[in-house]
Amino acid sequence: MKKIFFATASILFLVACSPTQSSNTPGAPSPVETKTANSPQYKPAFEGQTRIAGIKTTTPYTTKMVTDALVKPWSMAALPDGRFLVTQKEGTFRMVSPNGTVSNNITGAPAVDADGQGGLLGVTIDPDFTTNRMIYFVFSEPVAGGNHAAVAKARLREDETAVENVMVIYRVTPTYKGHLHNGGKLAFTKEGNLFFATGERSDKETRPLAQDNTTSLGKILLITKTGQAVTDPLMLPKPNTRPEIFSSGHRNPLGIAIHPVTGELWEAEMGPRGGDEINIIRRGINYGWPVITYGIEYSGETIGQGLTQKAGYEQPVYYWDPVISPGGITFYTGSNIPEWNHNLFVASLSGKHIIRLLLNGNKVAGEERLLESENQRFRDVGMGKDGKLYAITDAGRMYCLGKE
Ligand SMILES: [Ca+2]
Repeated sequence: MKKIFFATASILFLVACSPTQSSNTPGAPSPVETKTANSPQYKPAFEGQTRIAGIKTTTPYTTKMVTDALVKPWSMAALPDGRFLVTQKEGTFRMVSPNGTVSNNITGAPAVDADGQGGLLGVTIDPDFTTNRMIYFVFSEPVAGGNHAAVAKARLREDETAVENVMVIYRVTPTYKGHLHNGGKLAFTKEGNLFFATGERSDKETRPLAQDNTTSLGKILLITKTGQAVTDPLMLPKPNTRPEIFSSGHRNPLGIAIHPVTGELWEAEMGPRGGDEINIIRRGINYGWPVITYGIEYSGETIGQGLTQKAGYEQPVYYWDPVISPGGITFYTGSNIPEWNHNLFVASLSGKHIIRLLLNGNKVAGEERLLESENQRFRDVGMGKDGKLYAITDAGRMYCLGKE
């Protein structure tokens, strides 16, 4: 392991109030974001929805680079023994130990279409992994007419050189010839079902399908371990709605995590230019894309009617403008740095840092940027069994943040 730097507790955080930047409570510290918004004409729906007060970790901790030997890592799952199973976009897995030991490529995944944003994507392990060695993962399945995101389950062989007994349990519909916005993350509920976040494939012709519940594009889905819809017996089936749809109106969700106290699903999704979002995901709710958004087209044009709010469409808990491009998210649940307890961490791709969000109930109360000096596109972030925080980057690195 290579030690990168050491933050000392003696660096106390105290920021002078800046009237030009403090868009929140008067006297509160300035937001960490100081750049001009992509869409300054849009105003938040409530105080604290964007550019919240900046905060700073006061606990001393070290940052270590665990490895730089990964090749386009995409997501990571902590194993009960403390190691991480990591997907590599081109179609293989690796096993990484916190001491820096990295396995050879683990084969056996189905063929993937790894062009653009496709490939071998999210991975999670079975709640009974210790006894059944089952893993669940998302991949871009190449088929006639293009590709689609699919969920498969497989068994990790004892010798850890391959996965076996691969079975595809869910395929996103429709298939599309494109290479953007697959979403692709999985998270187990405490009941043992799977949330699956899907993207809307980006293009003008597929984008409206985030609002079309006969398709599974741009949705959060809830399925069993065999891919069946998990419905609420107390809710009547909605017409023209696939039963596995839990929520709709998503653009490209790359981060989902279950809140350790409330049990609710939190989500981060890539917005257009100026509209990256954090949402709390609830059954039957429409999260707005592309009807409402705080972003604009990359061309500078407004999206749709240029609305940020509309009845029937849920507001994000928090948004970033300019964009930071959120990847994976995780709630901190370790004892290593008690100051971080139940904070939400967000991997930032274009922002090239890890975001720490201090929460107050269901609101964001503070924001910090970590590891900015590393200049890495952070793809995913997760908890280690040792109570430390881990993150992977597009350049093939894994970092560990924690106290010795
Ligand atoms: Ca939204």
